[in-house]
Amino acid sequence: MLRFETAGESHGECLVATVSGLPAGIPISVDAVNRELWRRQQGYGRGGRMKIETDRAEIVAGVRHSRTIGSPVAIIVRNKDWENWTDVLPVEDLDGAEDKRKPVTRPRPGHADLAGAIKYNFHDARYILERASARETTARVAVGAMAKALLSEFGIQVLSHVIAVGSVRLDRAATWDELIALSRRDDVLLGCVEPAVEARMKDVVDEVYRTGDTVGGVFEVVARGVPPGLGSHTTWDARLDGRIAQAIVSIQAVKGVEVGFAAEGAASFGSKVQDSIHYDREGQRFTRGANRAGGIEGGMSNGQDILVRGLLKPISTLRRPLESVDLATREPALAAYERSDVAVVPAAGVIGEAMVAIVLAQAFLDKFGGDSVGETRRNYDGYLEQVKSF
Ligand code: EPS
Repeated sequence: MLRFETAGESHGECLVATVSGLPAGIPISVDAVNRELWRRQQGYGRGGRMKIETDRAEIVAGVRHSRTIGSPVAIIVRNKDWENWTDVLPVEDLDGAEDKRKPVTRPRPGHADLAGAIKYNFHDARYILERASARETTARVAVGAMAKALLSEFGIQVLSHVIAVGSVRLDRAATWDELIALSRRDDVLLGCVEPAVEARMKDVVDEVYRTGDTVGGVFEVVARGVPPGLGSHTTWDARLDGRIAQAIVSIQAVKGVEVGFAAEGAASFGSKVQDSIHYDREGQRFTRGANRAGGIEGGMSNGQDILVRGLLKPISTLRRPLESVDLATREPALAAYERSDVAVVPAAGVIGEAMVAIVLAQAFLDKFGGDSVGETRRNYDGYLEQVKSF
């Protein structure tokens, strides 16, 4: 079973991830992991923190001579900003530490601050926001890079693009080649495949910069090369769409998820929404009239591209803060502001890729198992034979 955990606070010493259950023999490139971390940091609308950090993975266990060895993989990403926070968030409460705290007592509407402070019984939301921050997703993206390395051994790739920023929306499907080109860009604006639409998205971000506001949007993750049969219809928690939905909504600021053309489908008719089934006798395979289901039927992959969208609310830290209440005085007060991103949709897309890759890798290993990549491959090849001769 493929499992992972992360630890680390936004302004703590480092972010940490451990991953267990990866078969031995998967090629791992530290450069490839760092490229994913770099991609997560990009996009027009990110805040001052991204100028401080250059995220780099240190793989300290589980990989030797550029391959996994079957033992847990452990990854550290250091926070450069930590040196500015050693007095504020020390591990040990030494003399005088009290005066150096930067308590957050004016919770931000929309952030974890208030619910977390009540739940963990802190009158300082600092301890909550430090972990609730999307900085935590750095560790998830590093884990996602491991999952991608496994999947790519079996011809499965996971990419993303931005469909909407605020009300500006791409009104056509992106091609796979466009997504590949996007993932190779060394200059990321807003992660949209259509330059004219991307320019209008930038105008929206410029507007929120001007007004002290923030803006959300929609990203789409596409997985290509997924065989039919990952996930299962047999139990609720084995359903691939349900597992992917949880993974996407677990990303900070994501409030909604769509598999395939769910919203359009809900407003349409059965005769218009289902993907008709055909058979190609020469190729000896089933084909489909469309992919409105987003590659998943009955909780199982059906062999088409998996299409998943994440709907992101605007970031909840505003330069022009919203109404709140001071936790200490209970008097009305404006919400706390230190610094923030104003738009993070392309970064959320990269995190979405990581989460989808992790769920697909888990479902893949649930089905094909294997302690070494060779064993996984034998199992996988045997299944592909079965599918071919079905
Ligand atoms: C983030 C780092 C954070 C924020 C952002 C995500 O850095 P800092 O709090 O030091 O500015 O930029 O966090 C949030 C959006 C949030 O609400 O906490 C990152 O690495 O992605």
